[in-house]
Amino acid sequence: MKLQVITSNQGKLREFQAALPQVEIIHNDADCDEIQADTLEEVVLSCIEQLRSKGLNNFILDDSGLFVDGLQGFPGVYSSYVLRTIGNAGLLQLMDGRTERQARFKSCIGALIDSEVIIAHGECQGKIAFAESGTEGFGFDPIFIPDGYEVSFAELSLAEKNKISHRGNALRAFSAQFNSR
Ligand code: ITT
Repeated sequence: MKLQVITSNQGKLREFQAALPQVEIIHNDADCDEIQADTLEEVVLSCIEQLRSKGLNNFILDDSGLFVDGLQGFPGVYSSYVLRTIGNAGLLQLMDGRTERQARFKSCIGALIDSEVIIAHGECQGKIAFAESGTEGFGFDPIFIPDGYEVSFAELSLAEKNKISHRGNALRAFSAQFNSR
């Protein structure tokens, strides 16, 4: 089976390739307008329908975000904008003086397979570090310490991150649905 991964993010693409060894991954940087919505799933469903109406089929995409408890879930669905603007340094500044540092990454995977929609969710609990560390991964990885670890996502190998990450969990949930069709 060939599956097009729709993303502009090379880091995500690498994680998809590692987590779905049974399918032939083709990168497609087709664009969809990311609507401003309250949930990742609404964004994913809107993208799927936009791409379906352009004639695409047999593709998979992911919308993710970092939700910080002490910031009422911010940046959440605004994660991409926050990373582009204030970045990790800015987010650490927002957390300055806060001892409550619990946060979670969430991923919503959406796919259109033989014209049928599959949706799968994954989460990873952790906390916001006090400083950036590590050079692996991408995005918020240098400031996120998953529960049970002393190091950030950016200090884990791609395989170690995939074992516990929001995207790894969402892709395992996706694979279960995909294989039971
Ligand atoms: P797409 O083209 O796939 O949409 P994107 O980078 O815009 O790529 P998202 O909107 O899903 O992806 O992600 C929102 C932001 O959260 C974005 O800036 C990512 O870099 C960041 N992010 C998503 N997953 C992450 C992960 O596993 N580790 C660190 N940061 C992540």
